[in-house]
Parts: sequence; C-alpha cells; structure tokens
Amino acid sequence: MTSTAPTSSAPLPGPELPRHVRVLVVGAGFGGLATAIRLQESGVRDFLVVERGDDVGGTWRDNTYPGAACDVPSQLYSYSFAPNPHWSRSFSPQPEIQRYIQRVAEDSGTLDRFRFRTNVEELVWDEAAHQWDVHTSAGDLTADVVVSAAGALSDPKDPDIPGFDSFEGEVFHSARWNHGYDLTGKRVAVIGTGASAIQIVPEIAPEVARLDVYQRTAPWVIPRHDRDYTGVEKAAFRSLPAVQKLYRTAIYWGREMYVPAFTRMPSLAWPAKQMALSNIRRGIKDPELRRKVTPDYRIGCKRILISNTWYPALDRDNVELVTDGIAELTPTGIVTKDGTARDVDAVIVATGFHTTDLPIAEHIRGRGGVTLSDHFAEHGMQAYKGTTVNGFPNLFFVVGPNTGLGHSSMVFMIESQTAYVVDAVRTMEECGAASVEPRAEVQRAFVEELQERMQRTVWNAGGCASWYLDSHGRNVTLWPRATFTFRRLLASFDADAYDLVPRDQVRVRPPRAEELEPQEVGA
Ligand code: N01
Repeated sequence: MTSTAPTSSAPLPGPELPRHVRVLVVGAGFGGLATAIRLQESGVRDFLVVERGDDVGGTWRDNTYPGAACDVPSQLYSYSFAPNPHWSRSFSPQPEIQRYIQRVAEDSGTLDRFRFRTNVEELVWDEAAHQWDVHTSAGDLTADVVVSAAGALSDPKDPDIPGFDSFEGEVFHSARWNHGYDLTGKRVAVIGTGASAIQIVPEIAPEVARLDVYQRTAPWVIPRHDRDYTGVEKAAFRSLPAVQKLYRTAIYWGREMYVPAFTRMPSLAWPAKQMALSNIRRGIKDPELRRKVTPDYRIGCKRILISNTWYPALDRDNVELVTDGIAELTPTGIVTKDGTARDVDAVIVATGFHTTDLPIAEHIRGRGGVTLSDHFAEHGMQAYKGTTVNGFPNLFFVVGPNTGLGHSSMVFMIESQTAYVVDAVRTMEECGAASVEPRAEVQRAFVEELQERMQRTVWNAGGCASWYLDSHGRNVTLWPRATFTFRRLLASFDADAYDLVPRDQVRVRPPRAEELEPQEVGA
C-alpha cells in the first residue's frame, strides 16, 4: 500500500470547531476555496471549511512529483475573479499553481474559517432536525448545508497486482512523492503511462541508472506548445488587465471548439491524430518502439496527453518500455507475463486515482441511513446537474459526478457550481426552507438525457477502457456538452426541481447532553 493520507492526521492546534454552522465545506482545493470566497461575497458568514491536509491546494498541494505541471494554460486554469499577472509561462508548473492558490486564499480573508488536518469521518443526515451531524477527527458539529469539494483526483489508486505488498524496495504513488528518496543512479520502474507518468519519466530518466516503464495501454500524445511569457506580455498582464482577459477568452473559445470532436463527430479529431503520429516519428527512431507506442483506439477516448519530451525519453538507452503485462511484484522487482524478471530499487506507481467510486461517499449517510456509496452502487454514480442527489438533502457537490472535462479548465466548472450552491443557500434563506432535495424524477430525467448523449461520445464509443467509465461501462465522470451550457444550466438555483421543506415544519431537536454548557446540565 502506498500512503493515501496526504499529511499527518493529528489536528493542528487552533480554535475549537463551532457546534453548528450554516454551511460546512469539505476540502480546501480549488473547489472548496472558491465556495468559501463566493459564500463570503454573498454575505453568508457562518461557514467553515474542513480539510484533511495541512494547507490549501488539494490535488496541487499533493502532486509534487518532478515535472508536475498543468495541461491547461493558467490564464484559463485560474479563478475568473482572481487573475494572476505573474504566470511565468503558458502551462504553469505545480509550484506556481500552488503558490497562486495560497495567495488567493490569503487575500480572500476567509482563512480564519478553515480548519486543517480535520478529516471528515462521517456525515449523517438528521431527518428530524433537517441538518447534518458531522463527525470529524477534530470533533463533532452540525451543519444545515454541506458542500463536498473533496475532489475527484484526491485518493490515489494502487494497482491490483499480485505481490504488490511484497516488494522490499522503495515504493510510492506519483501523488505521494517521496522527496526523501534519492533516485540518482538507481534502477527504477514506473507503472502506468497516463498524464502523471508522461511528466515524471522525462524528468527522472537522465538521473537514474535504468528505467523500466510499464505500459498497459499506449496514450495518444500531441506536442506541448509551452513557452515562457515574454517581458512585454508580462508587463501587459500587469498594467492592462483587459489584455490578460483577452488571452483567457481566446484560450477558452479555442478549447471549446474541440467539444464536437469529443461528443459528436470524432472525425474532427483527424488533425490531432496526425499531430500525435508525427510526434511519435519525431521523438522515436526505433520502428519497433514506434509500433509499441502507437495506440489502437480512437484519439480522445482516453485523455489526450501533451508532451514534447515523452517519446525522446522512451528512446533513451537507459529506458525500456515494457508492454508484456505485469504478472507480479516480487521482493526484488517485477515479473512480466512472459516470465522476464527485472529487479529494481524503486517502484513508482503512476496508476491514477479513485475516480468512479468517490471515496467520500462511504462516509455520507442520507435519508434512511443509506450511505451514498450504497446508493451509487445501486443507481450508478450520478447527480442532478452534477451537484445534488435525491435522498441526500442539503448536500451539494463541487466537482461531482459527470462534471469532469477532457479539454478545458475544471476551474470554469467549479465556478459554475459554486454560483449554483451559493444561490441555493440564498434561495433557502428567502423561502425559509430547512431543506432542499432534488426530486427523483427530475434527477432521473437529467441523468437519462446525459447518458443518452454519452453514447455518441468518443469516450464511450472510441474502443478503449478508461477511468472515465465505471465497471458497467457508464461514463460517470465527464460532462458531454459545451462548458457554457453547464454554466447556463447552473446559473441560478432551480427551486422547482426540488422538494423544499419549510423551516416551520421542522421539529427542533432538543440539545444532546454533550452539547450543553456545564451549568445547563446542573454541573
Ligand atoms: O492516472 P491515469 P494519472 N497495471 O489514470 C495504468 C489528471 N492529471 O495520474 O491506460 C499496469 O490517467 C493505466 O493503464 P491503462 C488528469 O485528469 C492532470 O496519470 O488503464 N498499469 C494508465 O496508463 C489525468 O487524466 C495532469 O491501461 C496500470 C496509468 O496507470 C488524471 O489526473 C497531470 C494498472 C494511470 O493513468 C489521472 O492521471 C497529472 C495496472 N494494474 C494528472 N492500473 C495535468 O494537468 C493502472 N495502470 C498535466
């Protein structure tokens, strides 16, 4: 097992948790921070953000592997309300993105309502009081509304390989990089050839003695048009915000033009396929290696990766691309299905994340005590507008089911969802609603229409397996339409799609003994 906890779970010293909050936000990545900022702006002061790690940043705090950088230009992969004129290059490296999130958090004036190293252990819907009982590693509280911004790429997934735990050398997941382990001169194996691996391999290949890269399925990789911003551009971003806005808008619409190629007309991706094939020819001389890295499924079916250095790294003398399939790990290395044993000092697991089972779902109990994971097991991972789930009142997801993107910025989706959540909280206040819950038939119709669209997409029909699909082949992760359509659908809270319970119909629960002050219990 490689570690799944991002940091120590011991609570940081700080103010105690309040007994009750109006809104509890889980997670302090891009989603949780945006929710906090938008709540504050809308006048909701009574909120708390709990985060199991010890800093903001979420996936950008955790993924510190060599070469970590974003595939979406930061002019777009940033908050619309917090432009950053200081980006150094078009595709920002991880440390720059993490510093950006930290700075936005500091400038927002919301950090006093964040509690770090506070792990949510259980969320239980109290049907009488119409609120959530929240159990955390730092204590218990209640909340009227819970916003889960726990992320889709937050829990690393170890590969299910026989003997995985028997390996006696160094082993760690790409999202839990062991910076204390020096790879220089070591024999190293990397398992996986996804977005993380293709950034790691070119960085570490020159340092290590030998590198075995275990590929199960070849990815499509197109060139990365990355460059430093010039002094003139940076000066313009600093002094003329409209210029930066123009860049952002141009990148947004440029990316949005790819949507039909993914969702309706895969033939439109022909130029991307030609770019990827010439990337292979440019990067690799050996015909056999070229054959091994050429995918046999439609481009776009899995996430399209971008790199200029991946193929040249595979072509190095000290790197071997192993495609025979892993049979087992032994105490000293990896044995492939053809019987070849390759001993190594370290194994780097770049096998992705739990994306189709949403790990926090196990810890959420809705109406009737049903866990969200059992609910998803029965109905598939699904939500109304990717945000709310029938049976789980007053629970909102930011980056929920079917809100992921293969082509553009998740921050755009996050901002769409936070606007919806904040409007829901405002509407509840205005209508005097104690709880809101999407009606089952409305959710069903939404999901059926979405899944119907999904059938035509390259993700479902492109002839590959991917982390977008659950074990039944349903795409439960991606949004199959334009992002501006998502923005429009979530522009305001559609109360008519929900069952609202008025506050005056709610029985007030008497306080429990442990919630009373000592004098109130006669001590
Ligand atoms: O994970 P992945 P990731 N034996 O799931 C292989 C975002 N991201 O961490 O394709 C052998 O994509 C698996 O093989 P296969 C981005 O959204 C963004 O790389 O399933 N191999 C695959 O090759 C991305 O999509 C950025 O056959 C096994 C790899 O492991 C998401 O994070 C950077 C295996 C997993 O690839 C996840 O990316 C990094 C096994 N048992 C990440 N199990 C940027 O923006 C799995 N694999 C740049």
